[in-house]
Amino acid sequence: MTSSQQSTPTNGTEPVGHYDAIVIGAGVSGLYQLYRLRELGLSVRCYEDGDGVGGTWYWNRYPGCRFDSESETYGYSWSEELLQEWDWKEHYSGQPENEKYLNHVADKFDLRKDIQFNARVESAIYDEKTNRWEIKLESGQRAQTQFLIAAVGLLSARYTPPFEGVESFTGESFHTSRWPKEKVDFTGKRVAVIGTGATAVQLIPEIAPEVGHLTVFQRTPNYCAPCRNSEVAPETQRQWKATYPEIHKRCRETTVGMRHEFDRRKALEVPEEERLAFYEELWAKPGFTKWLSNFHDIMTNAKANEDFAEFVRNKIRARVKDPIVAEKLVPKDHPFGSKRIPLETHYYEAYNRDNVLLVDVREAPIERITPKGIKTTEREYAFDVIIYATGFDAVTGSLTRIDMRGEGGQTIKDKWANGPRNYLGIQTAGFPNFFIAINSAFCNYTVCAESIVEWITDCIRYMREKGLRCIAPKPQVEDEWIAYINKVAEGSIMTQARSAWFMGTNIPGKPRAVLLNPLPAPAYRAKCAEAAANGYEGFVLQ
Ligand code: N01
Repeated sequence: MTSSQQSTPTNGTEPVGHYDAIVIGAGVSGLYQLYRLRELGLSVRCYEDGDGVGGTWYWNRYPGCRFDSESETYGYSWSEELLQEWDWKEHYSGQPENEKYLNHVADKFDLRKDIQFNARVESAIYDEKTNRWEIKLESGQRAQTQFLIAAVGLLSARYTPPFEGVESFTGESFHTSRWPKEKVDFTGKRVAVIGTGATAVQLIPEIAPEVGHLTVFQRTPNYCAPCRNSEVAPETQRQWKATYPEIHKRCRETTVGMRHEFDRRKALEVPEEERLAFYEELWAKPGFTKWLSNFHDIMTNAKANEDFAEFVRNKIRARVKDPIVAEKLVPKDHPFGSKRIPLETHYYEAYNRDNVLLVDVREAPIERITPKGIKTTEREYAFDVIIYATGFDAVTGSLTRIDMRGEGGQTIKDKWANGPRNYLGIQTAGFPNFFIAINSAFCNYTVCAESIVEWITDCIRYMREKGLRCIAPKPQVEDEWIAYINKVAEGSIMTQARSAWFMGTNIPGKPRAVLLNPLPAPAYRAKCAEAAANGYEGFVLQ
């Protein structure tokens, strides 16, 4: 045990662990953060709520769960050995494989010895006298640290609508992001799915053939695009392994950290025939090509957006046999890309099955959950299983659910009452030495998360080299950053859906705010690098 890990007894109860750094969460960002800080020679403890590593890929085990990024761009880029020894089986890898990958990383780099599982952080209180954070777990266990890094994920605080009677239901119910490890047997059962976001879109076609009857409660239809997943051919695998540096270089250069890049032409300046041929070409390709390699102005120009949106609507209409059901599945109240585009496999065909019913809850809202099932304003439906695919209190929820108190005892919940306040998305004024390792960019998760983890690591290295005790952003710089982010987002289609998790509008009562960094990934990284290169300009260092 190093001196910084020593434990001190507390009133005869459990000893308090002392660390240089505590990382909350052992998902994609947390594992890498732990690895990097340990490399710096710090004593680090990672607390993880689950009983295994993986974060998103640990909790979301629902049938059909998989990447919407290309597998070869989702794996960590920082270990050549890891890149060479890992074979991705599918182009859009599924949850079991993704969890296996992150377990492989944890084992390979011997990360488990510094992770405490089943350890949910209840509170984090900053002590201004010692400049240290005191952490308390739900179990009552306590620890102290100089640096606190929240790698808690942007989509991890699950959201279940507060329907009356939820507890009264006598059948089984599941939230997709807390799916059991054991296989759920749906054979012959009457199953309800509430929600039609990316999660439900992956789940529905997987379970539809297995259930007795499936009823889908939809509030907002989405523009779902074919995933076109397939197995990775050995030759492709070899090619990836030979070209990883180029693949990662490309990801670092593009707007969203994937291999896709927007087309610089303006949609409506391209002659109609050529434009439609381009749309068809994009549509035939896998993944987000049809969104992120599309004309760039579909994300800023309403007319350009509508042109493509109508193309997608017609694709949906062509796949659903019953025209009334098809029209219900066609999104009309928000632009394409103002909600994240779900990637699907046989989603629309599920509605052609005799055992699948679509209920539009805008026509007949859910009134309550009953002991037997779900009651809408029109009728009561009886179920054996209710699945809540109702999403997340995104970005801020996983932090505001921790009792976090910074200088003067201010809670993060109060500070963020009108939306998140931060500088570069990484630190928030009044909470010294607290870092947010959440990739809140609209990007490939890993590529962007790596750069944030590296920025935090460099910052901590700098502080130790200079003998500095604490760092926090200047409030004025934070205000300017938030104003700037809002201004950038203003011109984007991204802000225009009635309900979208990245604007907080999916949660009743949550303030509408730009939760995702709308800057192109390279521009965002440049801002972070510039602040660091100028001696952490915009921050107060002591
Ligand atoms: O959550 P969502 P998600 N009554 O918020 C509905 C990522 N992800 O878990 O749209 C009735 O998108 C709600 O309706 P509405 C991805 O980034 C990635 O599906 O708000 N319905 C919506 O239909 C994604 O964007 C992958 O009107 C209610 C649904 O519940 C993000 O996670 C796979 C309701 C929630 O959809 C979140 O996706 C899956 C109510 N009271 C997810 N309240 C990959 O492929 C909510 N809804 C990697």
